[in-house]
Amino acid sequence: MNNWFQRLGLGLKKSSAKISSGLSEILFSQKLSLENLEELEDVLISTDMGVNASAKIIKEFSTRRFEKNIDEKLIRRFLAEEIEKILSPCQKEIHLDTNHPEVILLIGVNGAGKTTTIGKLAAKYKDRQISCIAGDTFRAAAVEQLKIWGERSKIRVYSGAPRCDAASLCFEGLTEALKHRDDIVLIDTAGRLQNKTDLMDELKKIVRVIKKVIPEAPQHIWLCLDATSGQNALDQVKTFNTALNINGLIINKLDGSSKGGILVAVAEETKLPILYVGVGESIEDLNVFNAAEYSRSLLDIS
Ligand SMILES: Nc1nc2c(ncn2[C@@H]2O[C@H](COP(=O)(O)OP(=O)(O)OP(=O)(O)O)[C@@H](O)[C@H]2O)c(=O)[nH]1
Ligand SMILES: [Mg+2]
Repeated sequence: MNNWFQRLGLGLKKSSAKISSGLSEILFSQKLSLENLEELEDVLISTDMGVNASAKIIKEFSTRRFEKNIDEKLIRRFLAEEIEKILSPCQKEIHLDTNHPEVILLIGVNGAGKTTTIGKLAAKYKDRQISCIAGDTFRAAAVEQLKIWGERSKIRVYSGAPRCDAASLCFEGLTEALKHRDDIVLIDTAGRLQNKTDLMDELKKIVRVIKKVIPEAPQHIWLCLDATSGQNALDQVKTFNTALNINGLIINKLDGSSKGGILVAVAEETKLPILYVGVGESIEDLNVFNAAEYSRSLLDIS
């Protein structure tokens, strides 16, 4: 399957099915009216869109002139348009050709898909000269995991001894990247819970040390989120952003549950750029975020 739109649609199948079946259930017993829009709001909330965004969508939806016998297809189209309005401000083009090198630091809680994302991104950027730094020094397996991705895309992976200091490793890896005149450097980090102050301080130290090698780096601090983590994802965004000024979000595991509405909640509550979305474990399962494409897939509109 080569077509990304198809892949996204398939990835979001559980979420779109939840909305479709919820909608059918409402329409089975009654016609849609201003009185039962609350039930529609509940359907949106059930996909993790959050209370605020769901209320906003329904409010806008209610101002549309619709006939009493409005069919399901048109309702889905109207909803997709309202969702797109919330998502659009978070769509942003990614430019990685200004600095040499562009340094991208991937952060997030355990299992949010950081290492996998680096592998997928490495494959995307393979026409540039790139390298990776295996900054997750906590687990030997993490270094191996990154090396396997590196071999697949034939890129250098800079790693150190198990349990070595992550910040020092970044210093060395970046010095090496400068020697090789790399265009892009992707840095993996160990997963950490946002409420662990010492681990957040360690991330700040990594950033400080990176700046000793390249003062303007890291130009990109991207937070990976696991879509299945529900409303806790919002807390993750807020806490990581306060500590590190993140400038991009990557939302993974959208295929894992019916919680694809989380992007809408994140967009409404944080307004941060959503750069990529992930819908599976293979290299082709990550692509740039597009608001129109995403809203249509979520409402199963081909
Ligand atoms: N279904 C699905 N699985 C994914 C996706 N992204 C990553 N995974 C899987 O989720 C698991 C965790 O991914 P990792 O990339 O190791 O996550 P991480 O953030 O590096 O985790 P830590 O290093 O432990 O903090 C792996 O088994 C991945 O294959 C996705 O979009 N969809
Ligand atoms: Mg990892």
